[in-house]
Amino acid sequence: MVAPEDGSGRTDVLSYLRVDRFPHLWCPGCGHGIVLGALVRAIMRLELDPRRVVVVSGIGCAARAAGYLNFDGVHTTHGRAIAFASGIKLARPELEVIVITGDGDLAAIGGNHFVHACRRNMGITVVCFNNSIYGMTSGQYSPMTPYHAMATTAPYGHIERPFDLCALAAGCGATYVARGAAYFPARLADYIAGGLRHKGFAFIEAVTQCPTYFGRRNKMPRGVDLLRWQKERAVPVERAARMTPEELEGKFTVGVFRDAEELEYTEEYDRIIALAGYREGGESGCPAPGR
Ligand SMILES: Cc1ncc(C[n+]2csc(CCOP(=O)(O)OP(=O)(O)O)c2C)c(N)n1
Repeated sequence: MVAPEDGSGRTDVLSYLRVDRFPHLWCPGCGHGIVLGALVRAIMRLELDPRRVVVVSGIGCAARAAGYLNFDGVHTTHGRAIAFASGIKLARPELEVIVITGDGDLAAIGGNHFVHACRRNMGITVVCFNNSIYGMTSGQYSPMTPYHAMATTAPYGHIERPFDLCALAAGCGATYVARGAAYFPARLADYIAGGLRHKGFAFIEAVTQCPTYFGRRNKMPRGVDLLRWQKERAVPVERAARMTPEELEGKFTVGVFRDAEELEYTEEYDRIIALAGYREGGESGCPAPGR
């Protein structure tokens, strides 16, 4: 295992975190810390060199996770993490670029960046902390708020249907797609590790809980109530294949939905640079910046 560069020589989860930034901003019962723990365990298991890991996030409670990780990182603007991450990956394809995002950050303001990133197959790993709500701004509905759920901006029940984020990602061409939940942290770490190992664009949805702004309005005021909700509704994708749509009503599937090998974007881009003669020593003699 590669020890992080914090001088402590420690190799546990905490040694990958900036504990000097604690106490963290998450509420009691919030699931974001569980998802962050799963991400760190996946990084540890793959023995990624911390000096080659870059974490990029947008804005929101989930996005604040990037600041607690002891890697180089960028805390960017709302919905734009994937755009910044794409720039970093294009400039330094050898880096492991990880995006941490909330469901609002990713699927609402960042939705357009998300669908096009899926289509491009650039080798970045996006982990969406899906707590069904805008947590940081006190509970407005997001594109992932369940049909008929209550939210600050839906006091009589929400009348829009949520996305199936994994189906959206797969439909847009993402080559690795998985969903886990905070209730099953070990499996969630497996799915994230699968995404980090994957060469192209990897998307992992982590269903997590916000007792403060989602749970309290929806008769599940404690973190444990929402964890029970996850436990009772999660159906492994293999079992779901044998179930009827009626049996799957109100449930969500967990597992790996897609794991396909296709040409990765920065490799294709290198080929284009070579073709255009911009590579150092190439036809034009003009070195490509940063490559
Ligand atoms: C351009 C812009 N619009 C709106 C906001 C306000 N804002 C900050 S975080 C956020 C939503 C965060 O929700 P989500 O991404 O689901 O993450 P969570 O806080 O639930 O983890 C919003 C709307 C902002 N910071 N910038």
